[in-house]
Amino acid sequence: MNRRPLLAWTAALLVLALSFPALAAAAPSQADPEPGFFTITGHVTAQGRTVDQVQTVSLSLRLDTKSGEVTVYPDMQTNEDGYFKFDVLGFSDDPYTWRVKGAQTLATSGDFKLGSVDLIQMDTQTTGDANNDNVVNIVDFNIIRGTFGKDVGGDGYDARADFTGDGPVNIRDYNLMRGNFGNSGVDPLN
Ligand SMILES: [Ca+2]
Ligand SMILES: [Ca+2]
Repeated sequence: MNRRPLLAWTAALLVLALSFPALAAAAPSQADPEPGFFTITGHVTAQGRTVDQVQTVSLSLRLDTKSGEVTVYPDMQTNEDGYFKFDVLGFSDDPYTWRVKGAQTLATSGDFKLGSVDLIQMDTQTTGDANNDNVVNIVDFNIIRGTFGKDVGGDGYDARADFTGDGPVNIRDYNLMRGNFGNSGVDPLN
């Protein structure tokens, strides 16, 4: 048997493999995961808004991946039952951290894995943060004091202190702020 042609072919294949290492690397042992859109429903309970004061609130939602990619949804409107939907482009099982903050409420946060949940309960949004700095303190007290007893359209009316969402600023709004006085929300994500 003549071994020369066999040796020549082996040498040629070796040269080919060394010349195109990417070809060998491009043959994965299993298929790479495909990215996709995942639609998730969030749910919050807005404190102080019951029965006639529906749960419709505006929220800022932020998502962080473990690798530091940030997605912000600045103006999510909940429906009257406190539900809202958002889309995430990513890979199944990717871990995320979420954080929500309403203009008058203290922030909450938590974790989830993409594709493993359709509904995320984002907890009760406790209220009283009139100036939207994520703490209920003397600044908020002074805002409600400046507009106490006033109604929509009135001189000096400040809607930031209407924590019940019904228009007038009165004892019900004050009591909500008072009940959370000294509290702060979850820190911004880094
Ligand atoms: Ca505040
Ligand atoms: Ca009110």
